[in-house]
Amino acid sequence: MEALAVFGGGSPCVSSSLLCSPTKRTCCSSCTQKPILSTSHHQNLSAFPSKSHLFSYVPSRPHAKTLRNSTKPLIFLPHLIASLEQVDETYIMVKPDGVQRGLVGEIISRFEKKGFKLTGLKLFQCPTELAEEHYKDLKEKSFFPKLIDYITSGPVVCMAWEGVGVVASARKLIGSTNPLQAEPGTIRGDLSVQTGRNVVHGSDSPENGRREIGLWFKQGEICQWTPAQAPWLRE
Ligand code: IDP
Ligand code: MG
Repeated sequence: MEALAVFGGGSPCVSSSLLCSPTKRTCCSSCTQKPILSTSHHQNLSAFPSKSHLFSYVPSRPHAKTLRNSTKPLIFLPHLIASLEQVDETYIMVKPDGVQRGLVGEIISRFEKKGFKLTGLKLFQCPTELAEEHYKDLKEKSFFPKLIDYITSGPVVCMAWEGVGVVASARKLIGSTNPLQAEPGTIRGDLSVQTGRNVVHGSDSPENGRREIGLWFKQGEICQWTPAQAPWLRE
């Protein structure tokens, strides 16, 4: 079959994006490749019928004689092109003020509604060492001690989200660091008033997305799954 040949011949490792996660930690134990088309054996394919509309031809016009007898599966090229796009991961965190103010559901729902895929989620009391490691680039800033106190002052909600362009898009959904400069419609623009209490964190690059997810989540806490709505989000 043409489509399977593209995936290397075995059972394709299919997430919503048809890709493995970029790290070992986020995929199966036997799957170590980078997030380009790869093979795996454990993915649940139930959301994709065996005669997937992505890769097989199902006659929608049975009267079309020229096509009716065709049994050869065809690749629908746009799907294949979409599947080659880079899937990124980002670390999003509801900070202690967001948790205390009852904004967890609101913040999660912004990313859910957008259409990104949640792969990790937990309520967590952050130890000082982890906060310092997470914000190590800001160590020299005068506000660093207060920032560490803030992040460790109560539980945070840790999230891993996945999708094409998720890092930059999440930053847009979050808004500027200073909530007074954040656009209305963004999380910080709508829900906060001060930089020192800006309710949410989002990774600033795909590299940091991977780094931060690795920092905040243990092996086994990231879940790969195929959202049923995937075909309704991406053509
Ligand atoms: P970001 O969260 O928008 O990426 P960064 O510059 O990376 O912004 O700063 C990390 C966090 O440090 C901010 O979200 C905010 O909580 C805190 N922070 C940044 N600048 C200040 C400041 O001038 N005063 C107090 N806290 C600050
Ligand atoms: Mg930052």
